[in-house]
Amino acid sequence: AALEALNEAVLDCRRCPRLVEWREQVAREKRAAYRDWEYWGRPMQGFGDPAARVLILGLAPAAHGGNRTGRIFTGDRSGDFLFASLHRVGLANQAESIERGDGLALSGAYIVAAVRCAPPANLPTPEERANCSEWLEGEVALLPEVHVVVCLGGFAWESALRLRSALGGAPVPRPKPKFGHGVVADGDPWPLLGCFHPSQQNTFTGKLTPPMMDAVFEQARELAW
Ligand code: DU
Ligand code: SF4
Repeated sequence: AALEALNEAVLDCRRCPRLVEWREQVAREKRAAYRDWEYWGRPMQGFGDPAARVLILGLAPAAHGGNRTGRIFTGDRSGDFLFASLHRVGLANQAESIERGDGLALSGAYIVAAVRCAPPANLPTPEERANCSEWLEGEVALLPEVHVVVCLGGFAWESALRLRSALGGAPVPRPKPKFGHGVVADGDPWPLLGCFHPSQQNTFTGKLTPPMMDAVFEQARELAW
């Protein structure tokens, strides 16, 4: 119930003027292929199993993906790649994530974004990350079974280091653990596990392949159970 309340409250957040303007502008103007859609145009809520042992941390919603459909990683190619992998490794009940209400459910996993509003060029500022970290800390504090945080890309990794410091009480280690695919950064209250972000930039070029992403989630399962 506390998780639902937090995810209800986040919908009213307007703390980052630049992102509020962008998320709403995109929602008004739309992309031609989606002109019949009523875009979400609001902050993204966390999605998944409240008893999750694997937390998946993304960057921010895509302008015509989550910002259109209202569900994280839903309705874009990154999400297609991510959920296909989660389904193969047994963390999702179906391989596709089309829109809210499509029956998708996660089991043992929960997904949240470091920044909850769609940013121009998929690039939030450090200030916007700091603003949104309060939502992130509040939400993860309500997920008591988390045992590992899979960070999709370097931005999420940086957010997770700060998140862990905020929740675990220890300062961010110096030198900072370096992000990499399959890299584990141990620490309390849970280890971080790096995974290249499933953006087209990585998946179209072969920098991230389906077996590579599956391997990270298998590794996450081993760390989490
Ligand atoms: O109303 P709902 O968001 O579909 O959630 C119903 C119920 O299912 C709630 O207890 C969370 C859980 N759940 C889940 O385990 N995995 C999901 O991906 C979505 C919801
Ligand atoms: Fe609020 Fe986060 Fe959106 Fe900023 S990015 S307006 S803090 S929900």
